[in-house]
Amino acid sequence: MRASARFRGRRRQRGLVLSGPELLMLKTKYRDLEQASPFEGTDRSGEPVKMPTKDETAAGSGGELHLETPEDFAQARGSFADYVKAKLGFRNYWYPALLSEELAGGEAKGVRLLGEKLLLRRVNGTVRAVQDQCLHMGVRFSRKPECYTADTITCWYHGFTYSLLDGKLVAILTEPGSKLCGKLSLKTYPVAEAKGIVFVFIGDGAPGPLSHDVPPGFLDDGLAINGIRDDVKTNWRVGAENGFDTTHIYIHRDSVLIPGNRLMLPIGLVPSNRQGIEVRDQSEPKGVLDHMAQSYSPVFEASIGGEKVVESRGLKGEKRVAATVSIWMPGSLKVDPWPDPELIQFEWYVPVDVDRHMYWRVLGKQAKSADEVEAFRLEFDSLWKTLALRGFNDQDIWAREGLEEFYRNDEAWTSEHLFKPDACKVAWRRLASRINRGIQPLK
Ligand code: BPY
Ligand code: FE2
Repeated sequence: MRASARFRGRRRQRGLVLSGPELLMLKTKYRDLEQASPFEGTDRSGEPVKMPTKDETAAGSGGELHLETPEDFAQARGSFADYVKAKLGFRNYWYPALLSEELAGGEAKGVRLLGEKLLLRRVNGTVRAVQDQCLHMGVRFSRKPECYTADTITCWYHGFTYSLLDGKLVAILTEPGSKLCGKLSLKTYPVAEAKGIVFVFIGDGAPGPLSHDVPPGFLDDGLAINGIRDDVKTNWRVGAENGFDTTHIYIHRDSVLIPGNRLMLPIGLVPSNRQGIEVRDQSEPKGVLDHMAQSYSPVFEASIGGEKVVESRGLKGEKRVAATVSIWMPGSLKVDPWPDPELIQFEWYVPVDVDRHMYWRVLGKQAKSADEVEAFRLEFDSLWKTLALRGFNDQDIWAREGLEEFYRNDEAWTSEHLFKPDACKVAWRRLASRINRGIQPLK
């Protein structure tokens, strides 16, 4: 079956419909916005952007690597062995766990991260996290959380009661005065809250700053954030690689977002010089940047035997987006700007278990006042959530589900056949293998 037919089917299934007011809002908002040639002109910071020449296109790619022939890729394979082992992700990093609004009341919620079971609850305004497993017989508190006081969790089975502040067993409701009290402790996890997201540190010892483990700019003053999270049934690496994959935009060619927001989006991008991929490994956060606007040649149409079969729907003269796509340890993406020149998209692919990840889709926009923050929230709820996050990125979920069967096996990394635009993925795998703070062990 043709991919486009599948996408149409999926959209119908998810009920994606742009209503009149939403379309009207789009039209009025961007009526006056015109840009010259997409891949030429200036970017947001005023830097000139040039189309690569034919000569540059022929030059090759890969940052410090030369990746073009099957032999090049076979050689690169040896440099990302740790990444192949990191089925459950990397340890000693901060990960997003829940939206702050999900812990607004007094509820205690169970979350699974990197194969670990956590229980989160807000205590006097501060979110606390402990192991979600009673030390008595191992059941999960979150199966039926019982919180009789502000800072305790009681097991539904025999009433073992623990402090949410330090994890200590403080009482056993069914054996008053038990000698076990004060002698057993649940594991506790460091928690940080920023931009409406609750982050948890999965690791050993004291955590570093949150700013080291999120994409650059995410914590910027004045950047308002709105987002959603969804459970996806694939390994986290399949999510990360699909997002960072330069040429996967082929799957988005029929997305409602392209005509809906008048975006310029080619069907492919071929590296045109070796400066396109920038590896940041000297400071935190560590990651790889793909300078799409500067160092890639866009492909707008494709032919088979001289007959045109596919054409980009977003053509020249429309809004230029995705100038830079970057991926950051321990597994987040930044697309700047996206899905509009005023917005930045951030994503996280958080390992839940070996075959599941939590997919975070988050948009950031500068907002100078409470009114602007509220206006962005309305714009997010009425427009971007449907048109961009679902209308574009649900296609990514569908693609990942298609990748999972193959990449479930460790042999996948030795039997895949990469091509030139995959150099960005190899750079990411190499960096993650070389500089990670630890691999989460498999149980
Ligand atoms: C945008 C992109 C993406 C993602 C989220 C948003 C994207 C990447 C390259 C070119 C165009 C869009 O996961 O991959
Ligand atoms: Fe995508």
